[in-house]
Amino acid sequence: MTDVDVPESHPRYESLLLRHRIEAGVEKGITSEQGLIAQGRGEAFDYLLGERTIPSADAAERAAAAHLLRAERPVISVNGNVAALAPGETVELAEATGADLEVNLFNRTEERMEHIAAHLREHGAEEVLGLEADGRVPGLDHERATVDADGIGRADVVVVPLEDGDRAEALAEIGKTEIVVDLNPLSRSARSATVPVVDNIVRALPNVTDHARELADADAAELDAVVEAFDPEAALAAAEAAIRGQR
Ligand code: PTJ
Repeated sequence: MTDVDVPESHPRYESLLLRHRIEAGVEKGITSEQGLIAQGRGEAFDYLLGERTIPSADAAERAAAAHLLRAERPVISVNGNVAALAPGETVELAEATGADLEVNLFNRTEERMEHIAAHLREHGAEEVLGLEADGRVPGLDHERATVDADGIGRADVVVVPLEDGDRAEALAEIGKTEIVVDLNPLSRSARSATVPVVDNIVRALPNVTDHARELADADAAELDAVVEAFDPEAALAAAEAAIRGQR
């Protein structure tokens, strides 16, 4: 048994552990209540995918690592679900790629912004952006448009996990290279991404970090080749086929 009252031998142990993290996130004021619904949606897709990183997701994770290493100003956007599910993994990815961390919420409140920033600092983050709120993403209504001018505002590559479709599209529209992590290959977020990663955030982030460490000494030509070899449409089609059992 662990801090969660579920025996490790339970066949749904991993999935119950993630539910527990989201519930705890709501209790701590990190995750929104809508985050519970988002988790349920993700869980259903993950179940159909076989709760594994499929080969096309691994290729996307390698391409994501190459994009982050090539970037001049990479930023990882953190919402209430990401902070609850994978705070340490998020901080590690930022360290491995030189990316900044920015709290960016769909249901934005100052209190949740601060709780999430503090939670990331507890997990080793040195600087957490998002609280300046002096930039805007055009084409979105008030709260959801708010970003840091010095963070997502001027980023060239943004990691947007578990993002709402509108905002993912708006970021793509202003020319950001978007790495979207979303278990639903049919979502507008995944479809507007330069690199759609159809994998659970708890597997995706550590795997991008592993690829980034492996590629740390790669030269620009090698990174370019990894980026160019990745085909987002083929990756989305492979994920959909895996979900439909056509693998
Ligand atoms: O913390 P906030 O206020 O920014 O709100 C965050 C949520 C997630 C509530 C908000 O962005 C939202 O409502 O998102 P959606 O529109 O429900 O989309 C979430 C997407 O993430 C869905 O397509 C889910 O399938 C997917 N998803 C959920 N859990 C995971 C996931 N993808 C990867 N890993 C997961 N663990």
